[in-house]
Amino acid sequence: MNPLVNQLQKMEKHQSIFESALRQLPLPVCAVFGTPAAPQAISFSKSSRILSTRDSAGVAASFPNSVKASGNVVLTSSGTHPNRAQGKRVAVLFSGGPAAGGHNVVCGIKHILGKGNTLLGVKPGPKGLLKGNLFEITDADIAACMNTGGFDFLGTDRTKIKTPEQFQQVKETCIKHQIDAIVIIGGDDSNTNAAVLAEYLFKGVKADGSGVQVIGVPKTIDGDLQVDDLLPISFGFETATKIYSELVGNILQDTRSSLKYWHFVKLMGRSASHVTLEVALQTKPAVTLISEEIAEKKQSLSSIIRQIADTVVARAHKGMNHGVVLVPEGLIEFIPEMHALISELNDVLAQNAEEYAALDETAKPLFIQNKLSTEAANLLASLPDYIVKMLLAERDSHGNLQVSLIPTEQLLIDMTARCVKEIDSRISFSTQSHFLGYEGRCGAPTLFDAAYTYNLGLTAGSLILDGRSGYMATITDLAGGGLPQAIPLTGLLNIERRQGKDEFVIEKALVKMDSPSMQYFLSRRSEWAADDLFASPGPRQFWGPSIYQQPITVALNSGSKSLEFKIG
Ligand code: FBP
Repeated sequence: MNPLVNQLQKMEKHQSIFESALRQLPLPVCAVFGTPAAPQAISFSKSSRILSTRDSAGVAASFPNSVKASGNVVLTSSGTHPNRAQGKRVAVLFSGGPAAGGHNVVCGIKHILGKGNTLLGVKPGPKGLLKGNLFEITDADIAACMNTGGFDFLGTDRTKIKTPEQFQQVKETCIKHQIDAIVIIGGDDSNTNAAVLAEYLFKGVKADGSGVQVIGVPKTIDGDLQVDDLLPISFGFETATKIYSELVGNILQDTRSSLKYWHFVKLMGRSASHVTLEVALQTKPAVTLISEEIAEKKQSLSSIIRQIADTVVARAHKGMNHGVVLVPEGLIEFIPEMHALISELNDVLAQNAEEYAALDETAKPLFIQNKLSTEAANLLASLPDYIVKMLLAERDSHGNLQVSLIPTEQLLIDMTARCVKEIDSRISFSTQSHFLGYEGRCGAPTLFDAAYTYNLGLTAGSLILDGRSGYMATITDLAGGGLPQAIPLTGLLNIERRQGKDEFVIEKALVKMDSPSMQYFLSRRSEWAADDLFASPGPRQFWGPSIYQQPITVALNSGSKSLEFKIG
């Protein structure tokens, strides 16, 4: 065989030159775990920090076992474990959208459990737990998935465990596979799932009356699972935003080269605008919309359009018929009139689910319109069909509107074009639209995400060996060496309306207007609008001088003096 053909075939199944080298990339560990070559399990003790939310009393009543055990007190690592457990059977699963670094969480858990315990993979996600689809993870599996992107080792799904039958199914899986602990790697909704399961499985699962431990690990590219300095960022955010920033940097370079297009780039991030803010800070485009600012200023859709059009016109008058507009994926839900419409739609769709599902597609908009208030019905009728269709589409199993399917960027382009024409009909406004979402979720993790997730895995595994349940693993002080800690999940729960019902959920952390990162953005954006001051951060690097970077928003918000992160 031609040696080149031979080499190419050997590179199939994740054996590219890049992937093979990346598996060998050494990862630092927090000092408390000892050496990277042989990390040691750690024990935890209560810190002085107690969490409380608006609905703490209701949470204590609904989650009595978890609250009684944790007192909602944050745990902090207290050195190498003197007497780590043996013989545990631990199940691990991914939940929700993929995010770079998930495989390293699994690797960290496996390494800390060591030979004396068993790690089982659940395929795919919570659905796999219901079906009892588990297999034993081997050392060879771990070596193969170390530092690789995606969740393909186990797969993932968005099943919400909520009915009594589903809880019973989980219990049966635990009994059948003799599971002692479950690790759920997921975002806000998945960690809510973890809190609910921890309470349900707290006791009475095994023959001796004991329970099954449940630990959460904070994942989501959206960056909306944050708990001030206790959880500066969820994993996957850094890799996704670096990938988007490279692409936006390239587009900006094209705008100034071809001198004729406005590019509208919608960026993933279901609700909060953390991703968009980070990409703006990395690349400095002419216009960046931040949903939280729009909600706070109660900006209407027409005033947002006017704001974009004014920048287009001002730049055109200076001879710049080009630019980039960054649009957060979740924008539509933050525009006050759209927010009111979507809330009404959520309730109406939930209340009339059966009748609605039986209708012909063409009859659906009118059926819903007739059930809305006059204001909401008029607004729905004024929107283009491509938006109405997606507003009426099925919610995900957690009741979320599927914003990634709504072409907001196209709506903004169509409306801005009309507005620019009204202001100055001589201006040429040629556009391109993009949606950067799925291409950022599964790239190989940056060193920040690879190290962060491996240490989260070591922490989650240690919590299990320390007998804890109902906590989310976290690493604090990411620029000062890294400190493993554990956040009581019940300390994060609040009541929210979902699919027409009040439920306990972990709230999404939104961009705060007074945060240092937002303030820095506000101080620079008019300069970026007036001239081409963009920068291209380039592709993410895995070797060399620029690898020790943390996200700009995280560095600013945590008061770092530089962009550098330091674990170990
Ligand atoms: P998670 O919150 O589960 O991490 O998912 C985030 C996300 O990537 C959002 O940014 C996006 O809106 C959504 O997933 C898309 O979901 P799906 O993969 O189901 O299309």
